[in-house]
Amino acid sequence: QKLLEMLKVADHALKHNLYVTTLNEKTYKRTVPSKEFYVHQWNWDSAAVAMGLVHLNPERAYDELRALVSGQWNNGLIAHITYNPGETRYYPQAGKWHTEQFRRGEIVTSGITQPPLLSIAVDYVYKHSPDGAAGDFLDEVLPAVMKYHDYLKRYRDPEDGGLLTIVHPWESGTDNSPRWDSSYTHINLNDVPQAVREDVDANRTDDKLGKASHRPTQEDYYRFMGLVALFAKLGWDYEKIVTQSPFAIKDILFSSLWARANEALADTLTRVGRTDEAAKYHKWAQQTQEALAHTWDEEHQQYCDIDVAQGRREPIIEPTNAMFLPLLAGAVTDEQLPKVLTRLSDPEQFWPAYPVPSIALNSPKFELTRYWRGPTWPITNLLIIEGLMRYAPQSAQARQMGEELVDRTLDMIAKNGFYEYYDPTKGEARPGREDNARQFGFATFSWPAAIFIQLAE
Ligand code: 9YW
Repeated sequence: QKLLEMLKVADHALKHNLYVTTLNEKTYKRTVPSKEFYVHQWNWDSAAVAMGLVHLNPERAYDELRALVSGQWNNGLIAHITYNPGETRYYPQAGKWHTEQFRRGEIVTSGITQPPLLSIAVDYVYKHSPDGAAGDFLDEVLPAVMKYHDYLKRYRDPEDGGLLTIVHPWESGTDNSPRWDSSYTHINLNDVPQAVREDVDANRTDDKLGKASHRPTQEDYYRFMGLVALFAKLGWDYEKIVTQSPFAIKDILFSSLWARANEALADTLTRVGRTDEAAKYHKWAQQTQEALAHTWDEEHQQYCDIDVAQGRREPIIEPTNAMFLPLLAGAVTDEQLPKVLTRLSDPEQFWPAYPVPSIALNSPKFELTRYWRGPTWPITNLLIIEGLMRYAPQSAQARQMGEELVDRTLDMIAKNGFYEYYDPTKGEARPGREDNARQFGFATFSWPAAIFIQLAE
């Protein structure tokens, strides 16, 4: 009963966040993460939304992914934000990126990307569509997806080692994760142009995005926007950006999705009889699986991001939930698996009442309510669930934990509603006080709604 009721509310939330715009007589239908906070289309949110929507109304899932690829650049980039024209509430606004002349068409986007959930979503949506319904949709989006993979391989793995480089914390999807703290010591705030800092100050003083104490700090924003200014100065030339950016990380979360995305793309191609073309993506997936396994640090019992900015090669040791994403990639070796599961199942670290916190509970950096420095996020739960289930055939523990994580995630969302992130100890989005109603994001947030639908299936 409760489940059915929640599914109705989820449908309602996703309709509430639907944003229909028309540009030069073309109509775009985008589900924004939250009509109250984030009024544009975010890349990996939309991919998650499409996977939920296909169970309600496949046409809406197709619209979502079509709109997402509509802003693809000439070089293949599919941006992290595709802007809704005329909407200025979110900072940075479209014009702050200075991307106009590098785009292919009239759609305005940011200049960076996000974890590549897109191809996984395309494959999922195709697989869950009614017979014959998804043919046109696939013809439309598949070329864009293949071009996006070529972009990622060419510009983000120029050394052909299998791990991809992100050049901005926003590209990680985990904006203020402690994973970036050590890299930040190399970014001198004095190098951030004065004009950029003034702009941030002017735009972020009355924190429009919820409680300031829960969000990335003002200094984080100086760095975020300082990097944007630098990339614009480099003419959005990714050969230069990847070598010159003071922030350049081989990200294990991003790379894990990349491995899985290549498998998904190969599966889609195979499904439609294009097996020859699938081989390349199988190869890329395998290369990344091997590279991920090599980031394992035996002393700290975790996979590590690697800071590769400006000639550095420093493994990043932080106990965040990104270390469980190689499960999704199928990169975990027989020897590593029990160690990974031991770490994940520890109630003092990653398995409290409502797993999986974005950083281990016993880390000195853990903050119950600060965004990616503590709270549990439905998106990372979804990916870790998929990862655990991938190992279910060979590990009863992985299966049992995967099933339990589905139950707890559904319970957490059902108890509270569709929020951006949750308290890992009590599972609450609202710790009970009136002024806290907004503090864990907004109750009709899109991706928890979509993820709820997908997990309830
Ligand atoms: C921001 C939309 C996005 C997510 C990111 C999350 C947050 C936006 O919200 O970033 O302005 O900081 O970190 O993963 O895509 O839901």
